[in-house]
Amino acid sequence: MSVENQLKFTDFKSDQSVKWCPGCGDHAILNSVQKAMANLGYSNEDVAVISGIGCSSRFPYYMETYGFHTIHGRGSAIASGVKVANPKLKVWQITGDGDALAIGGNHFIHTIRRNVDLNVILFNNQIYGLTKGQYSPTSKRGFISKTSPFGTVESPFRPGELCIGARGHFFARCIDKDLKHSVEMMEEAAGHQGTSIIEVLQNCVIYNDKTHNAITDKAHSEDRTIKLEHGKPMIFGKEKNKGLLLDGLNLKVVTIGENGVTEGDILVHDAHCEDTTLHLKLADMEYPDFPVALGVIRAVKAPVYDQCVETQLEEVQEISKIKSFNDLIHSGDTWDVE
Ligand SMILES: Cc1ncc(C[n+]2csc(CCOP(=O)(O)OP(=O)(O)O)c2C)c(N)n1
Ligand code: SF4
Ligand SMILES: [Mg+2]
Repeated sequence: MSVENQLKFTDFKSDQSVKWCPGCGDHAILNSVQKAMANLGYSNEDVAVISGIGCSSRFPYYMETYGFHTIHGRGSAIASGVKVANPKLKVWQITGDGDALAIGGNHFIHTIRRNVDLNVILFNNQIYGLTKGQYSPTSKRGFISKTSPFGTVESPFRPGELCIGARGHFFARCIDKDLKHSVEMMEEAAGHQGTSIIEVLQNCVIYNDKTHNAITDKAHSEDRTIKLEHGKPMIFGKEKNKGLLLDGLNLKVVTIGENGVTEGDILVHDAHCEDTTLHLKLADMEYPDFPVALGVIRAVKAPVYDQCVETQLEEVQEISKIKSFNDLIHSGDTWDVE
């Protein structure tokens, strides 16, 4: 698309009134997606936005693109079908921690394993918002909710660990209210061929307010998160004097200038490394022991499902005796499949 014709982010807003609660993190994520699509030079008809069920999954209504608000947990099955049927479409899937990791858990891991070219935005508010506050597979151990009045007695999924464990090739994390960084993550995901998972730490102001506050709060965020960038040293903190290094098989937080540690000792982030060991460790870091990793943790090239299907179809059509519907009906009632 020429620069003169490039759409503005407002061109991706539909005429529907947005029904999320005032103050919900979903509003910021909607803006980030629209900004990213405008920056990427998309046309409205280039895109299909597919979702399951949940507050987050109302997203397609608000986008001036193709879209489908489908059934609970099944967004990725439908998004996969859309992408395979029309590989030219840019398919973005919107899902919540309940939609993707509870009822849709099986679909989530197999879509990742297949590496279908989808941009999946996982809104992680650690709660079922739409159904009014039941605990979810990402709620912290001991979390008190309507369905866990005495606190949960189970450990949560870590979406990054699940993604990498399912042989995922792209995983990034960002914070709903950090629009600039979220837009960057969405652009990175869009540029990646294959399933891209972006976990957005999202605030549900009604049923799980401030759940991410320990790390998203402005006063502490720089000391409690690390923004990873490929090829850059893993340095963080308000003073930019903290870093990560490997101590045996484990990551360790160090202070540059103390105990003989210099900037040269700090690990350099390699998001493109095929080996998952370090990416898993980075994705699993939790506050207070570690800073929470933001940014693109893993982005590795691998064969893409929909492209492989397309190639295979062309190859089979090339050698098939049946080239058209007419050939099919005139070929008799039975025929040999070689
Ligand atoms: C088959 C089926 N089971 C249960 C539900 C009820 N239900 C709707 S949304 C939802 C959970 C949504 O949570 P999440 O995906 O985290 O989205 P959020 O509302 O937090 O954005 C549930 C259990 C349903 N709609 N369909
Ligand atoms: S219930 Fe929570 S997640 Fe749902 S719209 Fe309201 S604030 Fe957002
Ligand atoms: Mg949720």
